[in-house]
Amino acid sequence: MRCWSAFDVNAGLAIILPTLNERANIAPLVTRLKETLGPDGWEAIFVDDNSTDGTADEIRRMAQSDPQIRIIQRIGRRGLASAAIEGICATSAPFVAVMDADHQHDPALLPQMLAAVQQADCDVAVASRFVAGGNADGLAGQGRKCGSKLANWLARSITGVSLSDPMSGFFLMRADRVRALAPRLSGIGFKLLLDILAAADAPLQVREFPMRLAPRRAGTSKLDRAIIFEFLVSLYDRSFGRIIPTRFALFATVGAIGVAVHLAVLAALFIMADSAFVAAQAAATLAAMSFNFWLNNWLTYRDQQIRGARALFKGWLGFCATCAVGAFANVAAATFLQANGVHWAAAALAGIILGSVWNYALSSRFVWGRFG
Ligand SMILES: Nc1nc2c(ncn2[C@@H]2O[C@H](COP(=O)(O)OP(=O)(O)OP(=O)(O)O)[C@@H](O)[C@H]2O)c(=O)[nH]1
Ligand SMILES: [Mg+2]
Repeated sequence: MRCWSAFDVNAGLAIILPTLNERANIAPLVTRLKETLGPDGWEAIFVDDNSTDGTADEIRRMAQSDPQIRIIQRIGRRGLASAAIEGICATSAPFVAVMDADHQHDPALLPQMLAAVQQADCDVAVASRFVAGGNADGLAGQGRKCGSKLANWLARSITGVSLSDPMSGFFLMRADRVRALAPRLSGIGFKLLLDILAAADAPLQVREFPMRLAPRRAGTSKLDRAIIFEFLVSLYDRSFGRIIPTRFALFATVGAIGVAVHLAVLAALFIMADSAFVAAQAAATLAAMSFNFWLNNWLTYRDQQIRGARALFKGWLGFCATCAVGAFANVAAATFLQANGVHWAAAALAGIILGSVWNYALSSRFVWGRFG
């Protein structure tokens, strides 16, 4: 049964709510949606990335007695933007709104936003923290406010989209518009609105609605280093991704840093400490591998990071074991070349390249797979 078919086909609104460990926020949010939108003409689609706190079960429990509540549960996936895109593609409602499930976004704005898009006043209705009447007090801490302003400025200058709050996570538009743009969206990271506005051929007409950002109701923020990193990657993807593919650029950048670590250790041992080349190359390879392991872990989602000395040691051993074949080929080839008169740095580089071919296949799958 379509919740809006008996009502008014043009009024159908799907509210897409990406969730990650938001169990306690679900039931109160549905109550607020019902209070604001009434009993008909809308559905709520929660897109849950397999939360560990039982969020999906809670949504399913509610959905059993309420056909307006739907769930998409994704396994082995992460990312707010891609979750929202999947939700948008899973509805037949003509209008979609994307909002957070942590109560920071006020559902009371939805009727005005829907009316504006329905009456073709605008293509996209955006709830903005930075127009008169809005505020960002719900952002925890002064650092977050400055960070948010900086990210807005960066986003504006790179995409050329002029909006008071391009990073807003609360917006409403026609579903067919988003679906038409979906193949061109990167789906990386956090900020879908920005991606949609930048992907459109003709500029989309935007109307902003002042939003007072509330503090999150329960649970914890998912914003962490990995997400800030993803944001930067998504800006790169939007600006230069077509010239140099994002995944390659990432691998090359991480690789270049790894090579620098390798050469520094090699030079220190081989030139300054006068060690045998084979030992110096092996130690440098181990150092570069360990550095790579640390960097990967540092840039991983907070809830997936390896912590504690024992777990770190186990993870590091596993990582080294995965790279062992590549590392062995690397040291053997470099030693052979250096013994045959090739300059030590050139021999080391040749070894690194050989080892990287092996490691690229593995690390790109395990580590950077989410940007593939
Ligand atoms: N499906 C899915 N949802 C996510 C993911 N990350 C965050 N979310 C949801 O997206 C919404 C916004 O996430 P928050 O952690 O509140 O991010 P924020 O509002 O920008 O940051 P805070 O101000 O710290 O709350 C919430 O409903 C989260 O549960 C994700 O990787 N997958
Ligand atoms: Mg939030």
